Amino acid sequence: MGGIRYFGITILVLLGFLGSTQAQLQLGFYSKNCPKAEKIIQDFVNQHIHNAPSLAAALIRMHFHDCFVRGCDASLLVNSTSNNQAERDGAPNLTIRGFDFIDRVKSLVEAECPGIVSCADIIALVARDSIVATGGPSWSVPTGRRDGTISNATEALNNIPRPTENFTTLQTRFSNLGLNLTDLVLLSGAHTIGVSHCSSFSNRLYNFTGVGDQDPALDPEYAANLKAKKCPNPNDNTTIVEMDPGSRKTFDLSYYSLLLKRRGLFQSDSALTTNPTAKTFVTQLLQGPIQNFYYEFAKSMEKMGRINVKTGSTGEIRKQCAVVNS
Ligand code: HEM
Ligand SMILES: *[C@@H]1O[C@H](CO)[C@@H](O)[C@H](O)[C@H]1NC(C)=O
Ligand SMILES: *[C@@H]1O[C@H](CO)[C@@H](O)[C@H](O)[C@H]1NC(C)=O
Ligand SMILES: *[C@@H]1O[C@H](CO)[C@@H](O)[C@H](O)[C@H]1NC(C)=O
Ligand SMILES: *[C@@H]1O[C@H](CO)[C@@H](O)[C@H](O)[C@H]1NC(C)=O
Ligand SMILES: *[C@@H]1O[C@H](CO)[C@@H](O)[C@H](O)[C@H]1NC(C)=O
Ligand SMILES: *[C@@H]1O[C@H](CO)[C@@H](O)[C@H](O)[C@H]1NC(C)=O
Ligand SMILES: CC(=O)N[C@H]1CO[C@H](CO)[C@@H](O)[C@@H]1O
Repeated sequence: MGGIRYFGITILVLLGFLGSTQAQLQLGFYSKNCPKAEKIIQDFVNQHIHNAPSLAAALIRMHFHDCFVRGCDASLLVNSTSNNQAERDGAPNLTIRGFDFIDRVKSLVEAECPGIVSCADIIALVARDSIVATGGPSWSVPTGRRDGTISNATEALNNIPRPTENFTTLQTRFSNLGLNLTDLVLLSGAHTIGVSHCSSFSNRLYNFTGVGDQDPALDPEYAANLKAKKCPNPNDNTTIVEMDPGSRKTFDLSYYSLLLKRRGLFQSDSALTTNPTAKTFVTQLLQGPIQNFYYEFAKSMEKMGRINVKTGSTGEIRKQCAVVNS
C-alpha cells in the first residue's frame, strides 16, 4: 500500500512539475495584462477588412503557413537579414499577403500595452476575426502563444504542403503535426475562398507527366476552360484565378462539390477524393447543413492554432513582428 501511495504521490508531483513548465493556451490570456487587446484587434479588422475582403483569405492562409513551420510562433513574419533568409522569403511564401496589416495591428496593441501581446496571437486572432467579418465561421482562439526567434526559408520549403502532393504525403504531413484525416479534409475547405496563381497548378494543364499532357483527374472541360480563358501561358506566374469560381468570397460548401465534380484546382484538392474515407467525409459534409461544416471546421482550426505553440517562458514577445528582439 505504502509503495503504491508513494508512487502515486511521485506521479502527482511530476505532473505538477510538468504543468508548471508547460503552460497552456487559455481563452482571454490577456484579460488581466492587456484587457482591451482582443477588442482592439477585432475593431481594427472590422473597420478595415471591408475595404479589402480578399485579405481574409490571405490572413487565414498566413496562420496556416505560420503554424506549419516551427509551430504557431509568428516565425513567418520575420524579415530576412544579411545572414539569414527567413521563412517569408522561402518559395511557398510567394502569395502570402497581409504582413502590413499585421504590423498595423501590432502597433495599435503596442500603444495600448507595450511588450505584452505576441505576434503569434495577433495572427491567430486576426485570421479568425477576418473570416468572421466576411461572413464565415468562427472558432475559439485561446491565447498565450509566444513568438519564436528562428525563421528559416528552407524550413518553409520543407514543411509547407505543396499543391502537387498526393493524399498519402498530405496525410503524413498533417499527422506529423497532430492533425488527422478529418482535419485535412476540413482545413482544405478554406480553399472555398481566395485565389491561386496559374503557376501553382499549370502543370496539371500543360505538362502533367513531362510529355505535354493533362492531369486525367481534372475535369477536361474545366481544364480546357482554364487553358483558354485563365491561364493560356504555361509559365504565367502573375495571373490569379479563383479557386472556387463564382463563390470565392463566400465560405460555403461549394469547394467540396467541386471536388466531386473533379474541379478541385490543385492535385492536393483532388487528392481528397482518392481516399475512400476522405471522400465519404466530403460527401457527408455536403449532405449536412453549412452549420455542421462550420462547427467541424472550427474544431480543426482551434487544433491547428495549437500546433507546437511556445508558452510560459519559452520564446519572446517581439517588439516588432518583423524583427526578432535583440
Ligand atoms: C492541404 C494542403 C494545402 C495545400 C497544398 C495548399 C496550397 C495552396 C496553394 C498552392 C495556394 C495558392 C497560392 C498561389 O498560387 O497564389 C493556396 C491558397 C490558399 N490556401 Fe491553401 N493549401 C493547403 C491547405 C490550406 C489550409 C490548411 C488553409 C487554411 C486553413 C489554406 C488556405 C488557403 C487560402 C485561404 C488560400 C487563398 C489565399 C489568397 O487568396 O491569397 N490552405 N493554398
Ligand atoms: C520588413 O520587410 C518589409 C518588406 O521588405 C518592409 O516593408 C518592412 O519595413 C520591414 N520591417 C522592418 C521592421 O524592418
Ligand atoms: C535552415 O534549415 C535548414 C534545413 O533544416 C538547415 O540545413 C540550415 O542550416 C538552416 N539555416 C540556418 C541559417 O540555420
Ligand atoms: C505519393 O507521393 C510520394 C512522394 O512523391 C510517393 O513516394 C508515393 O509513391 C505517392 N503515393 C501514391 C499512392 O501515389
Ligand atoms: C480526428 O481527431 C478528432 C479530434 O480532434 C476526432 O474527433 C476525429 O474523429 C478524428 N478523425 C479521425 C479520422 O480519426
Ligand atoms: C514538359 O516537361 C518535360 C520534363 O520536365 C520537358 O522536357 C518538356 O520540355 C516540357 N514540355 C512542355 C511542353 O513544356
Ligand atoms: C516569374 O516568371 C518570370 C519569367 O519566367 C521569372 O523571371 C520570375 O523569376 C518568376 N517569378 C517568380 C517569383 O517565380
Ligand atoms: C511577400 C514576400 O515576402 N515575398 C517574397 C517571397 O520570396 C521571394 C524570394 O524567394 C522574395 O523575392 C519575395 O519578396
